[in-house]
Amino acid sequence: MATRSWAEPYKIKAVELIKLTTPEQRKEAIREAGYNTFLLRSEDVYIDLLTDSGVGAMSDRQWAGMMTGDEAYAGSRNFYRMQETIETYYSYKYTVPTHQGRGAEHILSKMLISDGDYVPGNMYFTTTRLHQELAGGTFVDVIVDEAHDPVSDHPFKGNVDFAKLNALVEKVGADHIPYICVATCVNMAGGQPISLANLHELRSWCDQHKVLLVHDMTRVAENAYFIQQREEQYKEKSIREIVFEICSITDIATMSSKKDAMVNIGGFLAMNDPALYEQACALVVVYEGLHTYGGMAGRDMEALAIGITESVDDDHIRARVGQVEYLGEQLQRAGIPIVTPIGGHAVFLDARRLLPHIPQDRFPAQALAAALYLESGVRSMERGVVSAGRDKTTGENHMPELELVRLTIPRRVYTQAHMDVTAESVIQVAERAEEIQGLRFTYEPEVLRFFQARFEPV
Ligand code: PLI
Repeated sequence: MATRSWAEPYKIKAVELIKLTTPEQRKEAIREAGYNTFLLRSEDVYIDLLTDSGVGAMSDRQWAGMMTGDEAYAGSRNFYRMQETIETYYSYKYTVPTHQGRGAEHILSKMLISDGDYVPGNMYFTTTRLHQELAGGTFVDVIVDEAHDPVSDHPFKGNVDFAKLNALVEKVGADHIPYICVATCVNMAGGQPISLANLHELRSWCDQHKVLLVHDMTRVAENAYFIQQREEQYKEKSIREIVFEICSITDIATMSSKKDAMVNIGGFLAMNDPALYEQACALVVVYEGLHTYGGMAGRDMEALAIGITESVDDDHIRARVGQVEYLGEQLQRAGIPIVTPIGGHAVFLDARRLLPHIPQDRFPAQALAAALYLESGVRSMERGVVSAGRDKTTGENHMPELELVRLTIPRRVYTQAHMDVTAESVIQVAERAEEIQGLRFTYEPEVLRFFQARFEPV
C-alpha cells in the first residue's frame, strides 16, 4: 500500500492575527531587549519559536471544559477529574497540583534532598538543577556520551549510561543519592528520547540500590512516539500504552503541563507512595496553595485533564513530531548544521558549526538567536553557555559541548507555511554568518541568567 503523508488532525476555528515588522523596527527592538530574545515584546515577533511551553493551542473541548471550572477553594470537582485522568493515563495514584513544572521540582527537591546529596540525571535542565542545588544537592550528568555530540545518530540519546551511574555510587555511596531524575525526550540534548529498554534496566538498578526513580514527564508523549518508531517490540503499541508503561515503571513524576498536555499554565507532582504524598501535601500548602488546587484554577485543571487525553492520541503526536521533522529536514537539505536525529519538540541549530569564528565565551548561540530575529522576526532561544550558567562552587561558566539555538514548535499553532518561512530565514542568516558578531554581558543575573541577561555586540 502506498504511504500517505500526514495532515494536522484538526481544523482551525479561531485565529490570532500576527504582523511582520520592518528591519528597522527589529533592529531597535533587539537592541532594547539587550540582544536577549526573552526580553522582546511578543507583539514585535512574527513567528514565535521561543518555546513550546504554555503556548500550545487548546482544543474546543478544552475551552468548553474551562466553562465547567469549579472554583471552590477546597475539593474542586476538576481536581478529582484531573487526578483520575492522571491515574488512568499516567498510572500515578496521588497528584499534587502546582502552578507549573518548577513548582513541582521545588517541592520534590525540598522533600528528598539533604545537604551534600548527589542527584544524577540524563542531562541537566535549568530549573530542575537549580532546585536541586538550592536544596543542598549536586547534579551529576549520567547521560550517554552521544547526547553531547550534535552529529551522533544514536536513536536514544536520552539513555542513561550505567557506567557513569555506577562510578557515582562508588564515589559517594548510594546513601547519598536520594533519587535519579530521568527526563523523557531530553530537552537540553535536543529533544532526544530515552528507550524503554534503558528505563527497565534503570528500574532494576534503582531497586538494587534503593534509589527512587523520578520521571520528568514534561514531554513523555513525544518520547513514546520515538519508542514506537525506533524500538522494535513497541511498534504495534499505541502511544497511550507506551506512555502508561513509561510512567508505571517510575516512582514519582514532575510535570510541566504547559508542554505535552497543551494547557497555558499548570503542572503537578505525582506519585504512588502515600507517605511521600503526605509530605508533598505538607509542603504544597506553604509554597503553592491547598493540595486540591496548588496554584491552579479549577478551570485550568479541567483543561489539563482534557489535554492529557488529547496528547496521547496517535494521530496528534504523529503530526506534532512530523511538523518538527518537516522543518528539520528542510534545513538539513540546505546544509544547515542541526542536532540529529531531529528532536520531538524543536529543531536545534548548531551554533558552533554555523559561527566557528565566535568563541564560546562570546556566546555564539545567543548571537545567532538575535541575528535570526533581526533577519525575519522569527524568535528562537539560546541553549548553550548562557543557559548552562556557572558552577555553584567555582563560579566558572559551565562550558557545554552543545552550543545551540532552539527553534521550538508550539503544539497545534503554526502551519507548514510558517515552517517554510522559518527555514528560509535560517538559510538567509547562514549565508551571511561571518558578519555576525559575538556578544558580552552588560547585565548577568545570579541564577537562571538566560531569562533576563542583557548583552551588547563585541
Ligand atoms: O516551565 P515550567 O516551570 O512549567 O517547567 C520547567 C521544566 C521542567 N522540565 C523540563 C524538561 C522543561 O522543559 C521545563 C520547562 N521548559 C521550558 C520553559 C522550555 O522552554 O523548554
